Amino acid sequence: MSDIVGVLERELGSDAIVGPGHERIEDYGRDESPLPEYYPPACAVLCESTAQIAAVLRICLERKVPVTPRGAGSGMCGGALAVEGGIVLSTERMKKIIEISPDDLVAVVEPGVVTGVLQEAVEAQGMFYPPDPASLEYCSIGGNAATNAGGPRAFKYGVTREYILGLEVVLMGGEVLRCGRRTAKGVTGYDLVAGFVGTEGTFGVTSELVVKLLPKPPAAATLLGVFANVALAGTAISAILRDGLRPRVLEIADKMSIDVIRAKSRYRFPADAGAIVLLEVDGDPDGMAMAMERIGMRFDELGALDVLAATEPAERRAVWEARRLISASLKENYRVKVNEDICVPRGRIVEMLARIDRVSADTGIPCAVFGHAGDGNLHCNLLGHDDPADPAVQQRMWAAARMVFAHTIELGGTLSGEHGIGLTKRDFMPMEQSERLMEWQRKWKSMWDPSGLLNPGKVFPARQRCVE
Ligand code: 2HG
Ligand code: ZN
Repeated sequence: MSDIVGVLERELGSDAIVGPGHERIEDYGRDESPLPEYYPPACAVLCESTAQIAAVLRICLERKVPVTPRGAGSGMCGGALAVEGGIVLSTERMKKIIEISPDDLVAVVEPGVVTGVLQEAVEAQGMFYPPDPASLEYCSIGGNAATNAGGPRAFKYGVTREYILGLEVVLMGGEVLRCGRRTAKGVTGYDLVAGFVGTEGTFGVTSELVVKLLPKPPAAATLLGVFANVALAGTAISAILRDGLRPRVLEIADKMSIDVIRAKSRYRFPADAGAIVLLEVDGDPDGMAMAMERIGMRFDELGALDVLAATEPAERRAVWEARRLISASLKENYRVKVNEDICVPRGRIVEMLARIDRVSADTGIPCAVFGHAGDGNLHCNLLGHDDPADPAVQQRMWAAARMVFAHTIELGGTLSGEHGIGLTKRDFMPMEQSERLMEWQRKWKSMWDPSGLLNPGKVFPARQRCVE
């Protein structure tokens, strides 16, 4: 492994390599996950083409060097960290929007295209790319596909997988595989695209994507209901779901989440806000107005302290900017932030909110809850002011996370709704999946990567250890 940096430098040119001693090398040892450790790779290789990705994967297989693919590094579970050493392969330079086709309603893009940039480009032509992770201003579409990212609009429009029609993937060793289609329908052969999406870069490295577009909805509006506490907000969400209403977004944020964004938000949150329900409706203006009225009435019946209807783009933007700031602001305000993105069946949202509250009370660990409650996907952030590098602190936080996971599973839920498993949650996998089920998935991985060198140490527990 010792000469791998030199070999890659000779193959791709020194401009493509962030090597030891480079001022940016530390960046490639971290992502947005709550890990105190840092995983410096031997080097990061910034590929610019499919051919370069193939060359790197060929060289690394020949020399038995682990490769960790990386998009924008916005992942929250350590999926892009070189936990077993070796190199990081970054697609951040592959930012071309190759084609936008209004006739076929597709776009063809390189993996490094920033999600928000793609959205703006297609919207300028009257189309719509719905998946909207909160990090859309800096996350990239390749990373979104790797984690099958969600976002607020998943409530109505679904997650990233539903928008990836075709993929070009480079396998460990350098073979380039093109799978999927650009047609609206297609059932020819097995659905390898669905199989690759969400595998967290453990099957192959995505080098090109064909994404599905929709016509841009003619109008959208934002509705905010302010409640005295999170239990009432959860009840409001359940009521809206039972009413059969389908806004495009149905989010919750509790008091702790609101408090960290209050000061920097251009939107002024009411002083007595104990929790908010944030909604968006879209479609034709008449239908939208009716839906907003019904939701507003529901909010009133449930004792909302305030209801705000925002139709002006500037006002809506202010509310959304504030919402997207929650995660980063919690990180700024607390030294320890262990964020879980559990997901429970929709009928169990109120119960799960109550159980999170109980975990917080029993452990004495403050917990901010926000996120995509309409999907049952709650971001449960365990917070603290202690030293994150202290192993006792980590143990305490992860023991509380384990309690949250246990409640989630008991209610029929799942460990991750949208962030993935990566490194941080791999040891909890046996809480949800049987040994046998994980074994089948490991076999599937080894079909694409028999060497086991591509993004090793992710998704499944290291065989010798398991969190008790
Ligand atoms: C969001 O919805 C992100 O804002 C981040 O998924 C969630 O920090 C978090 O827990
Ligand atoms: Zn989220």
